[in-house]
Amino acid sequence: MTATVNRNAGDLVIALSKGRILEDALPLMTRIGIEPLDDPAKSRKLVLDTSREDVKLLVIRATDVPTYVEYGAADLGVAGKDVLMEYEGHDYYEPLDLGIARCRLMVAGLPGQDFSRRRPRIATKYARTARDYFESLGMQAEIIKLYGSMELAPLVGLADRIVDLVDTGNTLKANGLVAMETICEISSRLIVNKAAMKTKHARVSEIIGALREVVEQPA
Ligand code: PRT
Ligand code: MG
Repeated sequence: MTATVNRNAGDLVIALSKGRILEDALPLMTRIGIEPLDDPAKSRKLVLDTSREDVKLLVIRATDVPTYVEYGAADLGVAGKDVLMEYEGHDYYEPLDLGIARCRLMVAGLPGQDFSRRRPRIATKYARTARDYFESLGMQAEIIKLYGSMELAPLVGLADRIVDLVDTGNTLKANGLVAMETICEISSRLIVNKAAMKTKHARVSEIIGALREVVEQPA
């Protein structure tokens, strides 16, 4: 017997991440009859029981959600398209756009700062996506991988531009930066482990169907 606490082999495990995704995903889960018994924003538990005895929630880092789902540590997961595009593996299904935690992935920089350098320096957490984007424009960008506070990079001369998520634009504005190009629109997606789609087919497809209905009929 392993030390797994409140998890059984037959459980349906759904991976979510703290923050925006949890905030937007919980109302959807509630509408399909899955409610955590503890408040996930406050609880220190990493595996949460729900109102459905056979359904557990995992609360993990946003960037770890596709990993858990690909390897079957979670049957389903909710992750931003930004995270999925950046994730190396793609061995999971992505059946549904949940339309939550919306924002845009954008190129931003200091206004009036020239971008004609042959090899512009781009600071970002989204190294892979940024590289693909500039390559598609025929530019050989030098990608500087950062883990946060991208907005600082142009201010201190670390980079010519940043690639980051923009929602209201307030963060850019507060740092004197302007949005310049949209790379793509972002929202959160439901992803599903491939084996679970077969072995737990009835329950997994019931959840996909219920979520699809809820997403198509806003509250
Ligand atoms: O914080 P942690 O490192 O654990 O993970 P995380 O930062 O990935 O989690 P979280 O909760 O911050 O974001 C999870 C997901 O929410 C992302 O993967 C996106 O899919 C989605 N999302 C939607 C956003 C935003 N909107 C958003 N605005 N994620 C981040 N931001 C940040 C952005 O990076 C920038 O710093 O908010 C700032 C800009 O917001 P505005 O409103 O000032 O433009
Ligand atoms: Mg964050």
